Amino acid sequence: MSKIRKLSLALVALAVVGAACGQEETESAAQEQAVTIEAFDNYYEQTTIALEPGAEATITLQNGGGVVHSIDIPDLDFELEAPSGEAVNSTFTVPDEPGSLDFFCKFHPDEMTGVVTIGGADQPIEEDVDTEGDDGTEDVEEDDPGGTTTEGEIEY
Ligand SMILES: [Cu+2]
Repeated sequence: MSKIRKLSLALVALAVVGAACGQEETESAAQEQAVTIEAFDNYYEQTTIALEPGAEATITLQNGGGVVHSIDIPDLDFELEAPSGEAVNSTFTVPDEPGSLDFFCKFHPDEMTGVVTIGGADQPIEEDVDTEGDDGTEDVEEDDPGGTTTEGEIEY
């Protein structure tokens, strides 16, 4: 009697495991990630994209600037291009290997750069390299085509 009982319990357990496995198949095992980068003229508001290895990552480029900007990650064959005032996104699978890669705006590759980290969540990247941001580039407003603003001395 006890043997039969054990057997039936085992069968029930098998059935439960089978059902659970079937359910999991519908959900992808890959982790989903969403990252938004804001771009202005001409800088990124966020200069680090931290990704998890193997994740399904959606990167959104939100362009708050007046001209077109992009996010290019050549090592991942990734490119996003957002016209002024628009947001575009793209989803891709992050490589399994940890590492760090460069990203940049193809229209302003000297000014707009950042770093993609894969699996680097345990090593936060310090962003104290901000000394270059104070060289006055942000203080200059839009160009004045009429040339009426002659108060300040503008050296080129
Ligand atoms: Cu740009």
